[in-house]
Amino acid sequence: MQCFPSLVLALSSLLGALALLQLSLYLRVPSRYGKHEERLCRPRGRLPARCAWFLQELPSFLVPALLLAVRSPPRLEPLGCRLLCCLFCWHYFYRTFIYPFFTRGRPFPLQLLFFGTLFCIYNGFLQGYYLIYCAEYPNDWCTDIRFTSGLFLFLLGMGINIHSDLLLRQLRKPGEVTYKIPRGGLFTYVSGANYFGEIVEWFGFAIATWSLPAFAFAFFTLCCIGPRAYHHHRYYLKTFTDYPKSRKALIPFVF
Ligand code: NDX
Repeated sequence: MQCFPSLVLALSSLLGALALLQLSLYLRVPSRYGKHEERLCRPRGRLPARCAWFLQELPSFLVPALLLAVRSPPRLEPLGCRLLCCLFCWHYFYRTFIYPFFTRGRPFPLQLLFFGTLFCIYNGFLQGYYLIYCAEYPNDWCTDIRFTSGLFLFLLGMGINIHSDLLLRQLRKPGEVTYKIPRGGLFTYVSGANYFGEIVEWFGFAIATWSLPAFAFAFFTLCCIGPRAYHHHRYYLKTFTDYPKSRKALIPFVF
C-alpha cells in the first residue's frame, strides 16, 4: 500500500461533513441510547452493553493495528510517528478491552451499534492509514512544542475520561439500572465530565499529530458528544430537584 494524499483529504473532508450531519441530527434530540432511550425495558433490538461496546469499538483498535502489522517494510522511524500511532491504539485498547468489561450500562440498540461500528472502521482506517503510510515528521518531532503540548493534553484528557467513566460506574451496583447524581472529580463542575475528557484528549491528539485526519476526528468528537453532554445536563436538571445549580454542561465555569 502507498500513500494517496487525495484519499486522506477526501476521507477527512467526509469526516468533517459527518460531524456537521451529526450535529444537525442530534443537537435538538439526543442519540437514543442510555438515559435518552424512550422505551428503556424493551429487550428486542438490543445487545448487552458489554458486548455492544466491545464489538463497536474493536475496529478502531484492530484496523490501525492490522495496517501497522502488514506494512512492508515495517514503519519504525521516526519515533514521533510510532508514538502517535501507539497513542491512538492505546485509547482504543482501553475502550475495547477494558471499558466494556466493567460497564454497568443498559443494553445498546442494534441499529446504533451498526452505524457506530461502521464509523469505527472508517475512522480507524483513516487515522491508521495516515499515520502509518502518509505522515512525515522530522526526527526531532518528539521535542516539538506541538507534540509535547498535544501529548500533555491527550494524557490529561484520557485521565479525566477514565476517572469519570469509573465514577459513573460506581454509581450503580451490579444489575442496577437507575440513574443517580454523579459526584466527585470533574463532575463537581460539569455534567459531562467523561465527554469533556474525551474531547480534550482528541484535540490533544490532533495537536500532537498536527494532521487533518486527527483534527477532523477531534471535530467529530466535539459535535457528537458535546450536544450529548448538554442533553445529559438537561436530563439531570429535569430529574433531580437537588441537582447542583452551579454545575455546567460540558466546560467548567463556562458552558
Ligand atoms: N461510540 C463514539 N451518526 C458511539 C456510539 C454511538 O465511542 O449514525 C461515537 C463512540 C454512535 C457514535 C459513536 C458515532 C455516531 C453514531 C452514533 C449513533 C448514531 C450516530 C453512529 C461511534 C450516527 C451519523 C448519522 C453522523 C453517521 O444505562 P446507561 O448506558 O445510560 O449507563 C451509563 C452510565 N451512566 C450512569 N449510571 C448511573 N447514573 C448516572 N447518572 C449515569 N450516567 C451515565 O455510565 C453508561 O454505562 C456509562 C456512560 O454513559 P454516558 O451516557 O455518560 O456515556 P456514553 O455516551 O455511553 O459513552 C461512553 C464512553 C464515554 O467515555 C465517551 O467519552 C466515549 O464513550 N464516547 C462515546 C461516544 C463517541 C465518542 C466517545 C467519540 O466520538 N469519541
